Amino acid sequence: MDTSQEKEASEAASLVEEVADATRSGSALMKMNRSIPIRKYGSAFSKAGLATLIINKGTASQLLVLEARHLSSVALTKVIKWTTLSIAGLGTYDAVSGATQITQIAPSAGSSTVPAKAGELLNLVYQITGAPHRARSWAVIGELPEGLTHLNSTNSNTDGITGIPTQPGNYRISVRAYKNSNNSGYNYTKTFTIEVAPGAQPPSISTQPMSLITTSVSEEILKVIASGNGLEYQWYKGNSGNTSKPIPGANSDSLKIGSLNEDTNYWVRVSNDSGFIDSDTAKLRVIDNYGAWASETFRTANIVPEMTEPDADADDDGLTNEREYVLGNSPIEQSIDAETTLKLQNSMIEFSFQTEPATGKGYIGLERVYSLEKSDDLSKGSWMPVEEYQNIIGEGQKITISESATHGSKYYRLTVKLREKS
Ligand SMILES: [Ca+2]
Ligand SMILES: [Ca+2]
Repeated sequence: MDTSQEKEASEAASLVEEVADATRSGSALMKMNRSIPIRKYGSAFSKAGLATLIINKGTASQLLVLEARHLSSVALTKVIKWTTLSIAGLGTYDAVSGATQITQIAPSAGSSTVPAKAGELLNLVYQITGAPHRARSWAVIGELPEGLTHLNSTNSNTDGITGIPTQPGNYRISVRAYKNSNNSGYNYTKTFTIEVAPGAQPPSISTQPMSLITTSVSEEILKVIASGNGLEYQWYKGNSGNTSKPIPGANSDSLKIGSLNEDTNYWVRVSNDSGFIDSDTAKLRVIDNYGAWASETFRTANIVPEMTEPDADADDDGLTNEREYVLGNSPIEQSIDAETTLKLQNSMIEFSFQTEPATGKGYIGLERVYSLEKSDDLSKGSWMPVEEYQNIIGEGQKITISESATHGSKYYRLTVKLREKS
């Protein structure tokens, strides 16, 4: 509850006291409605759990339904506003003279139509004026909407119907005031149509935020499409339903995400006065590519855009930019591979190479793997994998292979590739 609500609730509470005091003393209510002498009597309306307070004044009278301590302050405020309105309306009804009539006081003063909403409290109040006698009993003819109850006042010119309607629709009912108790004697009837509108709906989501694959240099936008009245949004990191990581200021139907260095999940809660709905989890996987690497690597270099293309060789060292990316070399410094050696030693062929880990911008979500192949006869172009040396994940380690030297020629080649992390 914010400060203004607290203030309103506090004012509402003191107004309740004021009305109660006024009706006890029969005087203080003058403040609210000039020079109207008021008598009152109270009774409990146990069916709805409400305390009812009935204030009578001559031929005109008012029924005040004070939902005192059981209601939240917000509901209390509503009731008090309604109460104040009714008291203000008293003078008008007081002026009615002559013909007997039953009139709606609230919620739609003077109308024979009663607006209501499914799921919301309705206090229908009506009164009889111009009758030569006070009404001793009241009846409702016709079927009330489900959830509503007749107050069934006795010895009162004011009566009412209260409760929370559940089913939308139009309901035609008549109320009848009787001169005598137990619905007997002279009577007067008025017909009202209670129009129960559909209640407010919680939001629904028609389009979920989408999972996608991105790179460490891309920006992405997640979007949700929801329907409902008065929608509010809050985006979170993590999995749907876990509210531990709200994103400050992320309160619209879309979320802009800057570059990510790791896989991250997002979701959004859409809410209104009637409830909320949580979106699915949108999973953003970060898998880099040449473009991400190039945009990072050439960012600060003073190089014409054409030289950043995969097929170009920006540093003129014989390795295309794309090959430099795969190998883990710099594309703007000439690369000399001093780490790969091949030597013959004690009848053994020793072949060694240094692996490079795939880390940093351009390599998120990727790993660099090395495989060794050999051939006895290049002319046949028959490269065979060296079995123990396939798909070695580069972690900066030095790999050394020794094989006994046999007669004839022997050729080795090392293949390097980048792949999604296994
Ligand atoms: Ca190069
Ligand atoms: Ca280079």
